[in-house]
Amino acid sequence: MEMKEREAPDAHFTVDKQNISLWPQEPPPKPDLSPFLRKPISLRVALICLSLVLVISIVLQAVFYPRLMDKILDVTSDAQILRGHVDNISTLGSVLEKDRGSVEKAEVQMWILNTSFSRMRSQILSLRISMKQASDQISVLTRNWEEVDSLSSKIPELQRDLDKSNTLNAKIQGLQISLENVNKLLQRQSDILEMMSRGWKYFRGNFYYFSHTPKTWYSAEQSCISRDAHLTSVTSESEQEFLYKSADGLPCWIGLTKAGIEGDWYWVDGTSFNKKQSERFWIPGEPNNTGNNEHCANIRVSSSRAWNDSSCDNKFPFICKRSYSQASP
Ligand SMILES: *[C@@H]1O[C@H](CO)[C@@H](O)[C@H](O)[C@H]1NC(C)=O
Ligand SMILES: *[C@@H]1O[C@H](CO)[C@@H](O)[C@H](O)[C@H]1NC(C)=O
Ligand SMILES: *[C@@H]1O[C@H](CO)[C@@H](O)[C@H](O)[C@H]1NC(C)=O
Ligand SMILES: *[C@@H]1O[C@H](CO)[C@@H](O)[C@H](O)[C@H]1NC(C)=O
Ligand SMILES: [Ca+2]
Repeated sequence: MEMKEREAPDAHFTVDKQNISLWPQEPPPKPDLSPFLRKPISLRVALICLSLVLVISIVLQAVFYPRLMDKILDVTSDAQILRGHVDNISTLGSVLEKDRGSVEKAEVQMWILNTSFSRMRSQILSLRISMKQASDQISVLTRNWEEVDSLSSKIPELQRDLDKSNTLNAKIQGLQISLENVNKLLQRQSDILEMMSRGWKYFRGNFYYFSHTPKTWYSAEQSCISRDAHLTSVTSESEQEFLYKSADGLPCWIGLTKAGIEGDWYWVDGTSFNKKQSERFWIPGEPNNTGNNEHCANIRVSSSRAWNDSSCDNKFPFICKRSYSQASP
């Protein structure tokens, strides 16, 4: 405004100089009036503009102030929310800090789990291997079972064969027994022959030795013992007959003697003496115990009634007897 006011006199001055000729004399108020007369238009415009601006600004303020205030409030609340977030984040941070410990624990547990898992996996692997082996064995067993099946179809045939072989076996066993019997007989035969070659006679399961050397009864018994025998006993008619026939008429001591001077007769080889059954073997009138000194018996005559009692100190030939017991094969 001041610039405009200064320019105006300058311009007026130059105009004045130029127009000196045009307008020689003019009262001084005149130049004050002319700017005053031209200027009001621009001033008014400026004023109007200014007032317009003012109004507009006021209007704008009136219009935008509430919105602005709203914005500001929004910003404030946002800031608060942000602060809450920040707080929450910082608490989160501490929580996270706390959690890191538990995360490390969790890692350790994970590691433990992993190792146990690895172990489990290896166990599963070994289980799988064992399963494989088992299935192999099962297949082998199955094959074997098939073989057994095919074999079992042959069982009836085998059974027949077995039956045949069983009957054969029985026959073989029978033959074996016969063979053993034959063997026994042969053995017996050979034993008998052997004994006979040494001077023994065989009669119904016993060997008899007829000694022609006269001895007292006691010496005769000792001689028999040395031959693994005793003076003979007599228990049957047939034995009696065999003995007197074999004695060939010679008087021979037999194993019958008394227990003490007044004792009963007994057999020296342990056979029990049957007094009643033996009466038939004495010579009629014997035993008469001549001189109370006849305590030993002999076969005196060739008869079933052959026995006589004599003094034990008499010397006679004698008969030893040994029972034949075959050694088991
Ligand atoms: C902060 O956390 C609390 C509870 O954990 C929750 O109520 C609140 O809304 C959270 N604030 C923000 C801004 O997320
Ligand atoms: C688990 O253990 C195996 C070896 O045992 C390893 O290779 C693997 O990386 C481990 N995994 C983890 C998650 O630790
Ligand atoms: C015994 O018999 C014999 C002959 O038979 C006879 O010589 C003897 O006198 C008899 N002795 C007695 C005691 O009878
Ligand atoms: C019986 O024996 C005695 C004595 O040895 C004898 O004298 C007697 O003649 C015998 N008796 C008979 C019947 O031979
Ligand atoms: Ca007599």
